[in-house]
Parts: sequence; C-alpha cells; structure tokens
Amino acid sequence: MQCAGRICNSSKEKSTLALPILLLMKHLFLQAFLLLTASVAFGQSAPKPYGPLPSARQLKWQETEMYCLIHFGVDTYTDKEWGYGDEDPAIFNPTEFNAVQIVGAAKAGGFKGIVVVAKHHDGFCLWPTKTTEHNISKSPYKNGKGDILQEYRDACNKLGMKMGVYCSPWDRNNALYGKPEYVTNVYRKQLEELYTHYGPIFISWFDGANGGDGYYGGAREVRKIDRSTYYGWDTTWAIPRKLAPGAVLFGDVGPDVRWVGNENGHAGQTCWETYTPHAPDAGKEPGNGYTKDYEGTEGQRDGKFWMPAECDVALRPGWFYHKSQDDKVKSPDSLLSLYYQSVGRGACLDLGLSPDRRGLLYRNDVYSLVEFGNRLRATFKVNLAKGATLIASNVRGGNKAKFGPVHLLDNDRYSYWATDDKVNTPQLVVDMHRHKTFNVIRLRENIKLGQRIEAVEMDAYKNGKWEKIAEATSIGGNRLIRLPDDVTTNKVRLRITKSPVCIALSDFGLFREPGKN
Ligand code: FUL
Repeated sequence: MQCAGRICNSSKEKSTLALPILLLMKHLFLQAFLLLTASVAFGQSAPKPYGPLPSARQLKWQETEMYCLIHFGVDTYTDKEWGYGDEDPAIFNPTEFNAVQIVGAAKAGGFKGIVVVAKHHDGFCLWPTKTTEHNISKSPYKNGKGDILQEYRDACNKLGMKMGVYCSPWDRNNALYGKPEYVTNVYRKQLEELYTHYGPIFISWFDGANGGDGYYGGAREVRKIDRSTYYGWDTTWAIPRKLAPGAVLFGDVGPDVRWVGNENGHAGQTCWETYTPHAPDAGKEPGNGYTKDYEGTEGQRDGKFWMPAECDVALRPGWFYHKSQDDKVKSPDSLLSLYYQSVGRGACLDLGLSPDRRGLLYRNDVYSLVEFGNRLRATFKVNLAKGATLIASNVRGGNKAKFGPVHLLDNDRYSYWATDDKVNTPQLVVDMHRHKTFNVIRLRENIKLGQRIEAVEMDAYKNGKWEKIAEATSIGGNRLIRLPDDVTTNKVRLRITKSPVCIALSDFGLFREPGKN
C-alpha cells in the first residue's frame, strides 16, 4: 500500500517514520557528547603562551635571584678603578687570599653564586692563560703557581655556589687590541680557556666598556673600535653556547640577560622581562656598550626578546677595594631596599664585592652581607597565606585540581592558577580565618607561559569593607610589594586589573619583615 502524502497510519509506516527521528536523536546526542568532551578537554588544556618565552637556562638564572660580582686584581694594589694596562704583575701579591671566606660571606648573605672578574680592562689575567704574558704566573702570588679562578671554583664546589665569569673584552694591555687578531687569537681564546677549565659556568658576563686610551703593548695611545661589529658577537657568543651550554649570556644586548641601564642596583617600578635593544644612532646595529641603555631599566612591553634585567651595584662606592671606602660599605638596610628594587621587580641582583689587599673581604663588608642575609631569611621564612581558603572568581574549565588557586601556595614556581580564555581580570579572595600581620606581598607568574599580567591591585578587609592597600605593574617571574606599614587583617583580595590574555599566576605570598613599625 502506498502512503498518500505525509499522513500514514499503518504500523509499518509508523516505524519507517520513527527511524529518521531516532537517527536524528542519535546524531544530536553524538553532537552534544562531542561538544561536552571538547569543552572538558578544552578545560584541561593549558592557556596558550603569550609573547616571547624564557629558555631553560633563563629560567634557571631567574631562580638564582642574587649573586656577587667579584673585582680583585692589579687595581686593588694601585687604588684605581680602571688600570691603564701598564701595571707590573709583581704588584699582585695577596698574602691571605681565601676564596672560601669570600664565597662563604656571599652565601651567608643569601647569594647563590659569584661572577669572577677573571680579567678587567687592565688586561691582567687571574688565571695562568696561554694567551698573554700579562697574567698571574708572572706575579709573586704562590711563586707564580697561583690560579685564582681555580681557587674560586673549588670554593664554589665546596659551598654549593654557582660560578660565572667576566672577561673584559676591552684590554688596555694588549698590543693587538683594536686589530681583528686580538678578537680571534686573544679574547676568544681566553673565553675558551675559561669555559673549558672552570665550569660549570652559570653566567657569562660581557661588559660594555670598550676602547679608549691605554698602554697597548707600549703604544700608549687611544684606540677606537666599532662597537657594533668589532667583537663579532654572534661568533663570540657561539663559544659559551658550545662550551658552557647552561650559561646565560649577559650584556647590553643580552642576548639572554640585559643590563638594567644603571649601576645603582635598581630596575624600573614597571619592569618588563621583554626587550629590544636599540643602537643610539639610527640605522646602526646595537652592540655591548652601544645601546640606548636607559631603555634597559623598564624594558618594553612589546620587546621582541625574552631578556630580563640584571641589576649590578657595588657594595662599596667603587667596584675595587679602596681603603678610603672602608666606612662607606652599604648597610644591611640599603641592601634590603636594593633587593626589593631589583629581585622584587623581576630582575636579578648582582652585588659587587671587593676583596682587600690581603685577599679577604673586610669585616664591614662581611657584617653587611651576613646581616642582610639574616633579615631576608627572617622575612621569607613563613608565608602567612599558607593554610588560607582561596576563592577565585574563575578557574579554567572549572578544573580546580589542575588550574585552581591551590597552586599559588605550593613551592613550585611553575604550577599555577589559570582562568578561562577571555577571563583576563579575575579576583581572588584569600581568607586566612584569623587576623595576621604582614608588610610584604609576593606574586609570581608561571613565566613558562610568558609575562601576561600588566597590573594588579590588593585590598584588605577592614571594618567590614575592602580597603585598597597596594598596586603593582608587570608581574612576571617575581613581584614583591613592600608596604610602608604593617597590615593586619583576616582577609585580602587580589584583583588582576589588566592583562591582555587569561592569567597564569603561580605564587601568592604574604610575609612580615621584622623590625618595621
Ligand atoms: C663596568 C666596568 O667599566 C666597571 O669597571 C665594572 O667592572 C662594572 C661592573 O662594569 O662597565
């Protein structure tokens, strides 16, 4: 029997009509299921990284936070900051040099490594190099058998400290300086010796002071070099990349870590981990000693490279030891303030130490280091936010185990609280259940996903309402907010006020620096 039109009453016809409906339902069900699994899978997937990202060696460097730059050499004996290059090696004669005392004081200060100035601009090498006669083997130290680099290496091994090297590209002693042969036969060979014999090296420090007057093998003249091209940086950097693959390369142009643009030890209030070095003259390539160095203080939000800042500053007014500066050693308080202005702004602090003519750190220097370390340890011993209930306005995909705020309180710098895509300005309430007093706030992003957060504000719950207590910009790998006064409250609220993408915050800390108020 044939059915007329769409109306059909027979049971067989009923079942032929039910089939497409069933298929339709099945299709819809399948679609719904796929949508659901897709959204669950989406909720499980990490946020897309944003902007330039750090390399593994840059992450390690970031975690190092503080190290010391040690200047000791012929200038220690001539009372100068920049030797001319004509110094007699015979003047280098420390009677009590003790690398363990120096590295030990740095360690007591909370520093995790040292950078040894193996050769300063005067060209005198503190290791028995084959590249020049102007080296420690020509000094009376240990009857010409001394090797300061090896002594630092042994001390670092003994005390569990990292070691880096600074070998000045500018050499006011060398007759070849200014010619290509200096770079190929002297400077690069010196780097090879240093990376081969004294590793592992965690940072290779390329100074920006370049060319000018000097002894130059007796010529005593001014030699200018082209700062963009003379050192052939790409070829020079390939040496540590090969021989010291774990080392970051520091310089005005990075490429891994940039100079912050001042020697006062502070980064900008806003300090981006990203940076594009520019030459001071339009159309030229930047080089070490040839950048708009003031740009390093803040970096740039749209910088092309992940190139965070290192803040270098000497513990005394000068980089080398001068007896006249024995009473001008920075106090533990001023070191603490520099710490917040460098490490607290996502940079690393590189503090200059200057052993005296004996080859030891003077007692005032040791006191400042030890006391500074004690205060740091006392401040960061307890995160007062531990044990708090954390209530986030949004958690990525609702997946609390993977992206919930609980990750803010563990000790992993890379586990994190993340929000859904497009939720860029979430809030977090930290309920501590009882009143606590703090004066330092710590925030860290999981920088493996880039620097994302541009601005935050913090409130404390006081007298039944929220009161703003702090704000900060450019969070990055570490942001410490040092409050002018103690804050006592049972609840705080973090508001992310500006971020171009969803957030990936890894750390939230509340600390109390003793002795304030
Ligand atoms: C500068 C040098 O000229 C100083 O002498 C010192 O070594 C400092 C750390 O870097 O550019």
